[in-house]
Formats: sequence, structure tokens, C-alpha cells
Amino acid sequence: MWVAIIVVLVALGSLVFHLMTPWWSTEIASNWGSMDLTIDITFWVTGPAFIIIVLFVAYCIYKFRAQSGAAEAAPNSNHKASYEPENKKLEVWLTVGTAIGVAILLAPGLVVWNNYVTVPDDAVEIEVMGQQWQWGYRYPGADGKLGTTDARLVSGDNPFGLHLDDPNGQDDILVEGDDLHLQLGQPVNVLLRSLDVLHDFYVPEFRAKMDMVPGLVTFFWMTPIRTGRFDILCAELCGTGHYAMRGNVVVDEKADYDAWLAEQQTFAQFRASLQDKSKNVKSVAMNDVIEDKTDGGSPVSPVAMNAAMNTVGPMPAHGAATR
Ligand SMILES: [Cu+2]
Repeated sequence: MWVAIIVVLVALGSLVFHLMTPWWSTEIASNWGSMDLTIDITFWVTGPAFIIIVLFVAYCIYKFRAQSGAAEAAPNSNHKASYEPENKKLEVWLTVGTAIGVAILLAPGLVVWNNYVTVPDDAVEIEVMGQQWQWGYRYPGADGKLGTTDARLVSGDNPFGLHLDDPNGQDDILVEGDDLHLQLGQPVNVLLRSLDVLHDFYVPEFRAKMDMVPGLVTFFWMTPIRTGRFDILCAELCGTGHYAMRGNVVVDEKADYDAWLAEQQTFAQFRASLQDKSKNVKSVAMNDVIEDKTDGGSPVSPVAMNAAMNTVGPMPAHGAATR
């Protein structure tokens, strides 16, 4: 008896929790309301099924509970088990009902998935690069085309591995250590790459997410439908710093977006600034050598001279590029 009551309370408690929970989805900020709809449909199918099954279990526990002397008092009552290997009517009913339920669960997802992987023609491409444990972004420059890349070309002074001889890449805009900016109402095809392990680019308000696989370019598309600043999370356990792999995406009105984009550095400018730095360091090194000699100090060995000339090694840590 008590067990039956507890089982009923579990069903009611689940229902109340579902309706009262504060942990509901964040307010959506993209065109993917259809994903929320599929989740609602899932709840409408699984919720009633859960309640019906749990209440049926509670009913059976109560109805067929052990009662001392019940079988002797009423030999033909329900308290006696009976062997029923086939029940065609029940089997047809359960099979058809389950099939309809599963079809309702799966069919909307197929429609949404089809839309999800069909990128509209007017979508602009933006690249997101994941690595332990930070995000980098690349925008096509004035030509509207992203330059081609090769993971083998990735280095400190070429953090996205762009082909140096591809003219489309020279005006690509590289963003590291800053927010990702998107333009309100502009569909974007988000191309996803990873430098090391599996990551997953996820903005809960966009609903959209996708794994990033080293060696592959995965993608999804979306259109931001409201301005704001949203969290970027990595949704794939990617190592000890996974929890800290956070970022921000800012959805701007067109004017703000254009202004922000105009401030960013192109790949060509980034390379030029590296060469400037390299020249500065070399001239400083040369001055040191000259000073050493004029001070009457001991002559600088060729090895030390070489070391001074090569101080411009790989790029400093990520983030330095755009600051
Ligand atoms: Cu990650």
C-alpha cells in the first residue's frame, strides 16, 4: 500500500518539478526555435507515457498486493496468477502505440536536422578555432572569402595555418583573446576547427552546437535574432582546463558590428607587425653589440650574437596577436 502511494508521489513530484523548475532553457537568441519545439514535443510524448506507466505500476502494486487468506476466500479472484502467453489485441495495441510515439519523437528532429545542415546562400562564413583551452576566430576580409588553410602550417606566427600564397587569406581578420562578434539578423555559417583534441562550440542561447574534430572542418549555421552578450562554452570534455574554456559572443547592430570589425587586424597586418617587431629586436641586439665593443668589454662571441639576432622566436602566447 505504502509503496503504491510512494510511486504515485514520484509521478506527481516529477510533474510538479517539471512545471515549477527554475532551470528551464535560456531565452532563445537565434532562429532555432524549431529545436525548442522538438524538445517540447519530446516532453509531450514522454511525459504522458511516464505518468501513465508509473500510475499503472502503482495500481498493480495496490490491486495485486499480498493479502493473507485472500486466495482461499475467493479462489477465482485476481490474486491468482494466470498464464497468458499471447494476447494479440494487447500486443497490437502496444506495438502500434509505441510505433506512433517513437515516430512523433523522431520525425520532427529529421526536419530540423535537414534545415540545420542546409546552409542558406546568403550566410557569411566565420571560422572558430578551438584549442586547449581557448577560442580563436577568423573572418573573411573585404573579399568575403576565407583563405585556405592547412593544419601543418599552424605556428606561432601563423596561428590559423593559412596558406601564405593564397591571396584570399591575406585580408582575413584574425581575432584572438577577444569576443566573437556577430551581426544581428545576418545568417552565419560557422566553420569549426580544432588544433588538438575534440572540442564543441556551444552557445546555449543559440541552441546550435557542434563538435570540433582535429583534421576536419565541421559547421553549423544560425541567424542571431537579438542583440546581447552570451557565453560560449566548450561542450566536450577536452582536458583539465575544459571548465575554463569559456568565451563570449556579442550580437551587434550592423553599425556597431562594422565599427568593431574595422578595428581588427588582418592576417597581412599581423604578419607585418611581427616583422616590425623582429626588426626592432634585431636593431636592439645590434646596439647592444656595438655598446659592448665601445665600452671596451670583451668581444661578443658569434654564438651570443646569433642568439641575440634570433630572439624573435615563435609568437608569444595566444591573445597577443590582436592586443
Ligand atoms: Cu574544449
